[in-house]
Amino acid sequence: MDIHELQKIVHKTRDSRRTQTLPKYSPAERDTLIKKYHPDHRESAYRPIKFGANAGELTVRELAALLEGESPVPDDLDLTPAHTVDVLVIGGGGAGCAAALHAYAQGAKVLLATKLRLGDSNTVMAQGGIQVAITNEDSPIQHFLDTLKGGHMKNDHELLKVMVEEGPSVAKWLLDLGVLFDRDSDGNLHVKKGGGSSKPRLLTCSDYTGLEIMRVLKDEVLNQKIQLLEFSAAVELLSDRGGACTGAVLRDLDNKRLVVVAAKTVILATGGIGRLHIQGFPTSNHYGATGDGLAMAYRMGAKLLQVDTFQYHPTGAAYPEQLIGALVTEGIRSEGGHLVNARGERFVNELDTRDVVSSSIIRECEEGRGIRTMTGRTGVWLDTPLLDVEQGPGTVEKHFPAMVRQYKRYGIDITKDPVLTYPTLHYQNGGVQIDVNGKSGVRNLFVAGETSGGLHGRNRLMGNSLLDLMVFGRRSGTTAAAQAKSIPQGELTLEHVKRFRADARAHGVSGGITSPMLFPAYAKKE
Ligand code: MEZ
Repeated sequence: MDIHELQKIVHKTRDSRRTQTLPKYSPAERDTLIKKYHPDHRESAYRPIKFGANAGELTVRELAALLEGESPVPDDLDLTPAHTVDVLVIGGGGAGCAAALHAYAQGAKVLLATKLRLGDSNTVMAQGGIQVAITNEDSPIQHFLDTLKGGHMKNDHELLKVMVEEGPSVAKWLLDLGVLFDRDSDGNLHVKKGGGSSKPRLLTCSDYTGLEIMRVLKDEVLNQKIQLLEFSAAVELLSDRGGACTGAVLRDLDNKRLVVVAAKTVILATGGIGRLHIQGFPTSNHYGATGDGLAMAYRMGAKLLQVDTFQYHPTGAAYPEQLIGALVTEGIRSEGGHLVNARGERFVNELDTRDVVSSSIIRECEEGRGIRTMTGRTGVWLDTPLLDVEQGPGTVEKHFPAMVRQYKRYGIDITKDPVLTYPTLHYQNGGVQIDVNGKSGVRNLFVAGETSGGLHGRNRLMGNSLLDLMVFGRRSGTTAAAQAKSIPQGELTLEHVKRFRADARAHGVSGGITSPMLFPAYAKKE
């Protein structure tokens, strides 16, 4: 049936849905739902990692292959450095920019290398806001408890405490730099409520919060004497003979040459792994999200945490084909948008945690209550016009201008018609183990943002990622700069790569992929 015909049920059932009772799950029922439908629990998608710091642990096959992958750098590479700095930051998204700015503010000589252009990252694609406990009704403790509950109590308490406590000062820093957060008519900062949160605490810039934050951070980086190398992808770290990190090898994507950077400390902020399309999922992630930092840190011997858990954002676009996997912000559900199945029914509290909402959508689709597109995809409706019906005409356009524009390109008016959605691979819950200052287990190697793990437990709450980037970007930048002051530049070797290769051979691993992959498998290579 034509998609417009299928949409009619959403308009027809709008009134009756207002009084519909939603399922209320006990903790045990939530657990059962997640185990049955959440992609994290599909056993066949997982296998043990064969060697290295996480040997024997289960992860998805795509990540296992990446971690066990072959370094693209030959053992005999000439390691004469083209650049020598105090702090090398790898990654030009929110965490990388925050780290570079704070390291620079400490007086360090900083080089920021990024695979694409400065700002090309998941940060610019973050739509719905940054969580900060700033209202009188709220507190960092409440923020801590919500996040812990959302993360199934598996969050690192120390990291989490630091993040929630430093939220307000991060918000102030961003405001001082010029980020234009939304305000009420009286000029006070406006806060919204996200899924799994007991209080409204999201600071927003319409539905382009990450883009606005990056606009300001990018300007700030460009305005400082921070050396910037764009289209320079890190492909290997360097180590001294004692295993401490001493720099990195970059590939200049323009001329394919390898460029050696000597650094007293290195901060990895390369983001997540959406573009590995684990389990065949589409992704909301940007083109460069191929887990480069995880692969490089793993070869150095860094321990990874929670490598078996990923976030599938409930509402990725499921129609039209050109938008498959693109994010449809949780902000729409925060403002009351209903999720609706083919029968015109709501089937979940739309503001439950993402793992519960995604599992419920997958259940509806697997049990025949999804909507099937002409290309054979299934999804459920997100009733976007409801916001105009409930809050007055123009609400969707005013609060979600980026989303309206995104769909308009394909002839879809989301102020008039609902959008079809299905979970999309959004975030890696785990990552490199760090301490509260972003220090990994490898000396002089720091990690910030999505590349790090432990903070979010087994399910991240909306808006906690932007806060994570800013808090741990700041902490890693400040600490890496301070540490660089007190140590000499270490020797540049590839000893750890040689060890890793020997380990791979000893475990019978050969002929795998080259990692980092830098771009998704379907990318045009030349
Ligand atoms: O933190 C996120 O993942 C986020 C804000 C996403 C969204 O739905 O807008």
